[in-house]
Amino acid sequence: MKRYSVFAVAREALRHHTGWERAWRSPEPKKKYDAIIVGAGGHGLATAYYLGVNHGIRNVAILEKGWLGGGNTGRNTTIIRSNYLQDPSAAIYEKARSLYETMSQDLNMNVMFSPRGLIMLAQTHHEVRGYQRTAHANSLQGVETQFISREKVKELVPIINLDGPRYPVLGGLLQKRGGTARHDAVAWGYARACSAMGMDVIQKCEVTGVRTEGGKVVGVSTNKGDIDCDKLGMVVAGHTSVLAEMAGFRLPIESVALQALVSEPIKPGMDVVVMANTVHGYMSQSDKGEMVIGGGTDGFNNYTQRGSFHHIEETVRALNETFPMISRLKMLRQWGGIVDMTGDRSPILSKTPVDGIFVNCGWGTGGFKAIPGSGWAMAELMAKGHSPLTEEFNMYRFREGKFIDESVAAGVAH
Ligand code: FAD
Ligand code: PYC
Repeated sequence: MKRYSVFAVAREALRHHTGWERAWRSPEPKKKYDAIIVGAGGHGLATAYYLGVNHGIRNVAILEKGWLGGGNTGRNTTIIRSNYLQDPSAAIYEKARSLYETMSQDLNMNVMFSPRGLIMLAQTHHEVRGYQRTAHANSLQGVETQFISREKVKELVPIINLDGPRYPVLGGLLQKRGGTARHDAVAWGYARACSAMGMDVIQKCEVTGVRTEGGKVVGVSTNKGDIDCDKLGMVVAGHTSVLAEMAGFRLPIESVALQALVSEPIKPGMDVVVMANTVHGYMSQSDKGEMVIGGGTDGFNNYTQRGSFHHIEETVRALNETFPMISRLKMLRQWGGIVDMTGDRSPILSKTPVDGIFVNCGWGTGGFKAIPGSGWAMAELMAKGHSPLTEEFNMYRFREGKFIDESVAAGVAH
């Protein structure tokens, strides 16, 4: 793989950009792999990457039914933070956030990580208490967050209206090193690095069946034929229940549409990310100047990948209260993704009842921020059979009542 650098850009400029090579190969599947990952979203690609880099397992295929990064990884609003309440969550989300800090260098791809600061607004007394509790928990966990006053919120976000008609802003939970990154670049960076290690990223390859013998996985069936493997990682977000059913087990996942929209570009007006979870709206400004906006999930299970219209209306109405200036903006694009929701709003990284099959799902409305940490942990689980970062996120916690309740931190899906 040729390295991207300022010298490479200069060299290519001189020869009219004729020398760039493809970022990743487009191979046909081999007969057999040591490990197959289903799903070339961020979590699947990161899992493959760390299997190679941390564990030396490189005979790996990543199978994607569409195009890589075309699922939720390329559809999210790119918010990165690690201000969760419970210890296992803080561990994996903070691991992920810290890996984002060096991701551009590690992958040799500019993922535009922008730790510009993130505020979750407290707009009820209940939220004030909840976020103060989170700030205390975070300080014990080594995660840097602080509860700030409403005056400080106004100082950081001058365009905010503190005295909205329904919910005044009472304060906020600030994570200074929270922020955003370019979602496509994260997927492309991992794909390029996986391909360079000799792994096969195979797009337009849909897994249609899971083959097992004597309770152990032996391979998958796909629209490109049968492919054998020793280990199988299912990393397909909103399609997890479909894949699990192919392997003969069930998971407590509900699939539901979550949508987002962007405005026309405007001059720089807000240099922090703001989430208003009571009124269900969040907003940041992209480098192009567009206001990136999202709201809550649809209130019913579905696989529509676009979301219902009334949600856009509710989201924009809610944000109008908090940011009256957006009432005059034209909205340019709207889209949706199918998110995989668990009852406790925490992910599942787990062995399954089928020997050799591992599952990584349930990131719901909040998995973009977790991609590197999740990949790191899932790779360890697949390579060694256990990982300190995944232990409490096993699928059996629902049977045993050991929930990891993150309904407040999840914000978007509480
Ligand atoms: P995906 O990126 O969806 O990848 C799964 C892949 O599996 C897909 O590409 C799919 O095509 C493939 N697949 C499915 N079935 C098969 C099959 N049978 N065979 C082969 N391939 C298959 N998170 C945040 O942290 N911050 C945010 O600001 C944020 N905003 C969001 C906004 C929206 C509108 C949405 C929809 C989500 C948001 N999220 C956010 C959540 C985040 O996007 C997801 O949790 C994360 O991207 C999940 O990544 P993934 O790799 O698990 O799934
Ligand atoms: O989890 O931070 C998040 C988030 C923001 C928007 C959607 N999810």
